[in-house]
Amino acid sequence: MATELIKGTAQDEFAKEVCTGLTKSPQKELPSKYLYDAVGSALFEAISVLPQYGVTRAEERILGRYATEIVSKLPAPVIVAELGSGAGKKTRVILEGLSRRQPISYYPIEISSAALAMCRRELSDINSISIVGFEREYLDGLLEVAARWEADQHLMVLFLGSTIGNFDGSAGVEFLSRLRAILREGDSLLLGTDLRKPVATLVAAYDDPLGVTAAFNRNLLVRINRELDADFDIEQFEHLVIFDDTNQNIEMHLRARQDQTVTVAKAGLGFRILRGETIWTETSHKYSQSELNSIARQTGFRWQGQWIDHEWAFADNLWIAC
Ligand code: AVI
Repeated sequence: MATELIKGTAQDEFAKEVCTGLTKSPQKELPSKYLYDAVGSALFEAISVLPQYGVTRAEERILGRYATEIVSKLPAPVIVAELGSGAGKKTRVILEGLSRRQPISYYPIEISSAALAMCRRELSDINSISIVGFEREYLDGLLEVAARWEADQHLMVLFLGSTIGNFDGSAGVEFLSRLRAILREGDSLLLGTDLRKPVATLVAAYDDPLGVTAAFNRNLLVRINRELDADFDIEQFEHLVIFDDTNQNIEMHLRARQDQTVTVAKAGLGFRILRGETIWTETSHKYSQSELNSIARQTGFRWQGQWIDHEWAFADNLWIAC
């Protein structure tokens, strides 16, 4: 086993995006990717075992049951890049399946160094695996993987957990098109997608009674206070979940409990937020089957297989670049 980490720094970018998001009108927003500092990543791990949040368990069931079948559909030799690997728990079964056929090169790509470190710890015992982690934005990391891959190797990209649903509106389609442009014909994408389900189920999943998701959401302000020298009064913001029926999105917001002024020193920003006003922190889209077919077509992929969990409507989709 060999592991290596390619690091990146992103503090200036963070300050810039916070400034842009918090000065947006009429809706203030913050990019959801910043939810995942060390505390946020640990809280997300806790969310994934909550009884109300079925996404992670559903995908674990799918991969546990069908990893061998999924792997059998891939050409050899194959190298694996994973976007947003998290702690890499779900990936283990796929990598183990592949490592039975060949020594395996695995490239996790994460902007969270904490998650990357967890992933490397979790997977480094797999037989003849080489892990090179990239602390990068997804597509920047993928370009670096592409620069290392050899003519006879196929690339399999894992984008699990329905993280694609966290891209707003058409941004998900645009992202997949850009991803496709990095791939070569015949390369594959295993895409995890949470499917439509009753609103009450979704609201309970994103507003759990223990308040873990609320802590995950509010931690974003704690992070901005610490890293960008801001003075958010955390107690003055409450977790709010909204279901947007038209777009089939569950949204997380932070709602101000009173009028207040906030300063974010390292972003050179001071702003007012009024009682009841919200900062939109995350969108989580829920997919229909016809929508998935259409996205595959629009973004340059053809359908190769799909595995569904019926306990919690969730699909892992294997698409081939064409
Ligand atoms: C990572 N992502 C797919 C999660 C989701 O379900 O959209 C993030 C999350 N937010 C609140 N709970 C979980």
